[in-house]
Amino acid sequence: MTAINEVTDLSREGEIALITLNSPPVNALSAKVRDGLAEAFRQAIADREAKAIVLICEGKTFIAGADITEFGKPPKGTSLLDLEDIIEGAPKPVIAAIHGTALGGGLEVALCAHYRVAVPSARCGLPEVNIGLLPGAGGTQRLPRIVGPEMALDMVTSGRHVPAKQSLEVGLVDELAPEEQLRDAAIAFTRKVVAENRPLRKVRDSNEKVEAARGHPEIFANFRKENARRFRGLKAPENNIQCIEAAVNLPFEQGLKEERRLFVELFQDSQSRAQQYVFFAEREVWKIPDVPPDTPTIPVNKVGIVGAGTMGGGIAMNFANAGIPVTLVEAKQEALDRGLSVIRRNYENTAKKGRMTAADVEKRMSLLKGSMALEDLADSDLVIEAVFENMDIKKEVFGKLDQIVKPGAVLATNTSYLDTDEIASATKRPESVIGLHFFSPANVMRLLEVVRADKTSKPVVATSMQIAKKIGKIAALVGVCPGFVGNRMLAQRQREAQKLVMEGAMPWDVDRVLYDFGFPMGPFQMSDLAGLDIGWSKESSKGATIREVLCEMDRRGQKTGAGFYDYDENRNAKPSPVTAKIIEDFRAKSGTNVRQISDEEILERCIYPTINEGAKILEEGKAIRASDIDVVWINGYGWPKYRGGPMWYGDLIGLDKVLGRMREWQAQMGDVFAPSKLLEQLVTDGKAFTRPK
Ligand code: T1G
Repeated sequence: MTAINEVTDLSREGEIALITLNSPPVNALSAKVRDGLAEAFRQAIADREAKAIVLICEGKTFIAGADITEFGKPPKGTSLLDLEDIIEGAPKPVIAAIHGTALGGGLEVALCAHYRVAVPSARCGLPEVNIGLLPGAGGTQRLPRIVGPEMALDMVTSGRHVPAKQSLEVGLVDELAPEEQLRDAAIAFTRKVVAENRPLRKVRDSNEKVEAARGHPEIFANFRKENARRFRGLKAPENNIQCIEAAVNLPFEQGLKEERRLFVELFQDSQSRAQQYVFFAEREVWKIPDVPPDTPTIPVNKVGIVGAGTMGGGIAMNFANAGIPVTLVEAKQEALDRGLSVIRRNYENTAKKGRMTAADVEKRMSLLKGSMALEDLADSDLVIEAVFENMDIKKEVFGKLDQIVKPGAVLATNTSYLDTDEIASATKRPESVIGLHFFSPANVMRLLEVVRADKTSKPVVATSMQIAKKIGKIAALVGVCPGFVGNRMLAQRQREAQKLVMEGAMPWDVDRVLYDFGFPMGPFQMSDLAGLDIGWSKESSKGATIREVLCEMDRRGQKTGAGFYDYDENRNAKPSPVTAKIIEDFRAKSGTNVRQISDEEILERCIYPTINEGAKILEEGKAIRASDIDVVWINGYGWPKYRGGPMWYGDLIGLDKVLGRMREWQAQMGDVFAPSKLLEQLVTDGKAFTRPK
């Protein structure tokens, strides 16, 4: 065994050279990895007794891609393309032995080998699109030569991982190895290649699948049309598509050049920087400075949920999906039955779409038990309260849970803005109380705000973050304040949206500007979708707001066919002259001087106060990092990931510009626009929220 460098070893198994890479955590293609592999291949090629070469990795996975932490730094060491030339040009067979995930540059390297062996649990993919890029080391030219342009289009624009079995079927992999015997199986396969004198097969020379697609531009036109909504606003999917087109229409070397051009275009664009930032932000968010990874946690094997309404039912599904039994408690049988039947209907709808089997539905439902007695939650490890958003009701529930539930259990509230400290004060164990703020629909939305109260213990925090990961959420630890992080910032945008409508914009102007910015929909369409009558009552309604008037006219949103918008039978929204008239009457009554408002002002008035509120949240210590706030907005509020999140976006446009506008509006419209101290300080110091300058 020769240590080529600190991450690469070269050894011999008889007549087979074995190159072993060990660069945790994911064998990413850093400079030292590229240097080590290049040198190891050179030595193995020069070794006349070595008849073939196997490349294998230690640790949890085969090479999982280029080293994203190196992006944006001056390139050093062997280039990836040079390394690939050495491998593909080797005068003896090279076999890649794949476990874990061969992704991005990792799969590109494997496609330069002559053959590939994988274990059944392995997966192959080119997920560069998820960080705003494309496979920039020949992947877009080699992949379609193996799997054909149609599958290549799907893989490079979705970034999905193809399991080993399917990889074998489509030719990405040549043989499956027994799960725990990759090394031996790869060596045995290589010996077979040598014994049978199999050709030095180069993917770049295999043209039949791309030539067959030549002259069929409809493959690409149809793909673009079918995916237009999914790719809206994103640049990377289109560049990926153009690369596959190049693979079909151009000779390999020219296709490589086109890939390079299209890669550089993305690499230099803010969209890829934003998505790389988000990649790391969504990993950083799990790290809590004063709750180290070895903090003891409470095993959660039984969950209780109080309330089987929309939220309680959705929350319950998360745990059933993770195989954790749940007891759902409701006060009335009818409410309990309704809650359980809604859950069943959700699962059956998923089964209808083929995303789960009827057996899965029954298995999930078997994990859900209904009850009308809180006493049935006595031996739950975690109890989540999801009752009506009223402090007295919540305190009453927690007082009872305190009496009933076993010591050491986690008692969580799903409140979306109430004071978790006050709720904890209703128990004798405030150290066990925490907030788990799910977002509706709770079984779909990825975000979970974990609300740390004053007395919440570290094991309870650690347990909550751990169970969040287990049920597939992305959790952000936030502090107690009205609306926590997401809703507190959203309130700024909602207020400005309503004021803009009084000042001269129409709801559909505001929605269009925010939709074009990249949100799935604007605030008024969102209100119509959720229902304008949430928290509204006919008895107490006084026609004092546009929303109240709309509700009084039974225009309660999509569900009544009209709200801010009019809806046709397919629920397509159209600006409503009725709403416009109501707005004009309110403007006249309030004496507001109506003016033409530009799209730019609409966007700035909705976004900048949101950023400023994020700064206040940071200076109050209600979020650990600016990037956590961005994780909240991307995963809970539809902020387009290619714009990084409100705090990253603020840095991109310049905090001095945000501060300047906030000061202007403060002078014109009052202290609701007062800049946060942190924003002022960062501008003074020439610093940023998310990029230490
Ligand atoms: N570069 C650097 N660090 C990486 C990394 C990468 N490519 N992938 C993961 N990490 C770090 C991650 O930050 C975390 O660090 C740790 O590894 C575990 O990751 C030229 C241009 C492989 C499926 O996009 O999808 O190749 O927080 O928590 O859940 O064409 O990581 O522990 O300090 O995600 O088990 C293309 C990205 C790159 C793959 C493992 N490759 N990675 O998931 O662990 S661009 C990717 C993943 C490229 C070429 C192009 C996942 C994973 P820390 P993790 P996991």
